[in-house]
Amino acid sequence: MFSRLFSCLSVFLATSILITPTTAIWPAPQSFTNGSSVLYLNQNIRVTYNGAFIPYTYGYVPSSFSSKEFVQAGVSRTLAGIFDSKFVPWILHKPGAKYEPNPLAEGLKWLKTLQIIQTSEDKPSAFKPLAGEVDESYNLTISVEGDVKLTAVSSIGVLRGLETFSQLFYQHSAGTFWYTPFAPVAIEDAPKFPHRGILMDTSRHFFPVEDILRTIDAMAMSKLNRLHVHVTDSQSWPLVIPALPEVSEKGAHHPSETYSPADIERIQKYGAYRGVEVYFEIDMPGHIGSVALSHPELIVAYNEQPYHWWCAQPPCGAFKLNNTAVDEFLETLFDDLFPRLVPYSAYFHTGGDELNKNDSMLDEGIRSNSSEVLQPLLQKFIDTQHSRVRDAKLTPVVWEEIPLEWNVTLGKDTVVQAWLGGDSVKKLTAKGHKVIDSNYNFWYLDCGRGQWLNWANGPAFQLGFPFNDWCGPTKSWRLVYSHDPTAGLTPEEAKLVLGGEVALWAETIDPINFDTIAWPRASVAGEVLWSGRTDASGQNRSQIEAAPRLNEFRERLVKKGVRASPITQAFCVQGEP
Ligand code: CP6
Repeated sequence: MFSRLFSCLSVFLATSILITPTTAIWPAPQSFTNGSSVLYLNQNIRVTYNGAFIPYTYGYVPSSFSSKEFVQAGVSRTLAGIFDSKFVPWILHKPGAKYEPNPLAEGLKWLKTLQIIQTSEDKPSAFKPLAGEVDESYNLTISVEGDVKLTAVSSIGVLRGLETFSQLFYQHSAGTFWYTPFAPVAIEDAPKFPHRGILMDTSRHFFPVEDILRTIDAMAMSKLNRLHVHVTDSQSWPLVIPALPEVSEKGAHHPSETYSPADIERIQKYGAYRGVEVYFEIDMPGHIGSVALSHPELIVAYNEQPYHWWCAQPPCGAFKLNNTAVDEFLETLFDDLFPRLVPYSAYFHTGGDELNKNDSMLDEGIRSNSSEVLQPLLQKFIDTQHSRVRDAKLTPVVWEEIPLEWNVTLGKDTVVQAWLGGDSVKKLTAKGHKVIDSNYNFWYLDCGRGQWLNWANGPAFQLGFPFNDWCGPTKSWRLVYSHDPTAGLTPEEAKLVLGGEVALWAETIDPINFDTIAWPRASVAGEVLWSGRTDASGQNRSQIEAAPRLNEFRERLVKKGVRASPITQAFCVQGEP
């Protein structure tokens, strides 16, 4: 007994020593109290929204972008999600667990009403907000009499509260009984950071639409609200542009591995209905080599060797800077793409990472690798592209190298994504930039740490690095949890940090292993971004407390059909036999 307690300490505490289970909401709400009365839930619960009856309809899809439609679909998904009896043998069903209520002994008390009150009308931009424009807060109470009250300022806040509500419920091992053992409940909740995201890379490997939709489901469960699709890179161009059909025809890995305009709209709508904004990145002027397959005249250094001379990863390829044909190409591309993105996205990411100065040696219009020559050309390139982004009513996002390495001046609206760690968030916020943090030492989920150590002498490099086998086993959830994007910043600097994104660069990820690599570690960053790294008393949130909660949340992901990895061995989470 002692040794099991010792070796499994964190998970063991919650399941075996306490007779009632601890609540396991992920991410943790900002404030939370609960009791230990049992309430059962069935489909007779009466749901109202601002006083009007809301029917619960299995599989309901909103017929328009209205608050009522959003909430009705949210209620329907939430109840369907609770009542889903999919049997996954190793999770959630632990017959005879000590804490499971006995309805024969204790009687059945039912939840009667779910009263949803939205205190403000949604703004027109409610379903594609800039970070901070939508209030995601909510209050949730459950009385021992069985009345639920969910109050929120916005319909997205309602969705966040419904997700929390669903995480209070368990299916009884007897079968079709669902209960919460926690009444009365009182929760007040709001996110610490407005931008809580995941980067998906659809260039190194293609992900069918269904995989992206399932990712959005898992994001909504984790209260993550931004899906950043790094849709193109030098390795492939899966994005169909009807005005430039040749680009994906030649640039996709395979003709079937493309996203049509209808696919893109389906993904964006699916996200919007769940409070997840989908936004796209076309990385340029580096990381754009796949355009050479259809427009070789626009690109330098595509598949030029030795690769490391030209870029960070084969097959390289960058836009020519200061080139009218490149400009015309981008005008056609953006005129086609932006109007389709705008109904659902507030942001558009123009990339800008890892641009190698040597590329312009191969540009007959430049023939130089001097920063003094290249900087003004890059400034002009960014100015031109960003004014197109703004004209389309989108807000530009760039990688940190653009302001920090190249000293490009950016518009005040522009958001900068940091990834190189060290003091780059500090430098960016000190310059007054709004920042999304994706520190690769903590939040690149595809890679372990120290991936660059000794890299230049390693086997991948000597083989001309066609493989990224320098990128080792992945980071633990504990390491992901340890990162605070605002650590070391002044309060004024910290205010400029909109939040963060975990990245799933896809060199060694495809639909076969995406879920196990992303989940539940992306949810762990989700808790840092929603609840904050520190609790109300200013202490770092305890990993001992978090572990059993994360384990249970992971079980909910699995039940949803997300193949999330286990965080520890089953022996540690099953409690006493
Ligand atoms: N692709 C692009 C990548 C990376 C970046 N941009 C990357 C760099 C270093 C590591 C992992 C990924 N694969 N377009 C950097 C933003 Cl360790």
